[in-house]
Amino acid sequence: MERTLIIFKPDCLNQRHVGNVIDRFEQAGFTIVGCKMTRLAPALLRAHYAHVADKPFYPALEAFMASRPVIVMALEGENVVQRVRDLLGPTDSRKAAKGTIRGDFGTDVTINVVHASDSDANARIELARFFAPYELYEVNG
Ligand code: 3AN
Repeated sequence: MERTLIIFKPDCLNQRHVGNVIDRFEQAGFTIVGCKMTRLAPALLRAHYAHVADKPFYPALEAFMASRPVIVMALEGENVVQRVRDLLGPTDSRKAAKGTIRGDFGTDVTINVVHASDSDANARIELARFFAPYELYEVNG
């Protein structure tokens, strides 16, 4: 069993697609083991996006991600990291196939509905960044 960190980005909440996206995750058989609403502070975003923090697009990305409270979620399932990335489609929503979450609900490379961890190692780091241990549950069934 594996876990991954999901962020429902501001566009997902603004356009009221949260239910649609959760439905995709539930239909795939994943289990929600943590969930909360939170406003993402600049320091947290800088840590989360450290790999792109020196890119010219970073200030716009940080402003977008801090523009409203978001929902962060921990999902559990077999091979959940890769399978969620497959459900999302590529980072650029304009290149994402219809039937994927970004292809159906996304706008572009920044406004792309959902963040999901890209490896098991990063999922562990990101889950620890966004959730205290007591906010993550052992769920049976
Ligand atoms: P992903 O979140 O799909 O793993 P990364 O890690 O390559 O994508 O990029 C982190 C975030 O930076 C993306 N989710 C996207 O919001 C933003 N981003 C990446 N590349 C660009 C770009 N060329 N222009 C604007 N924003 C970008």
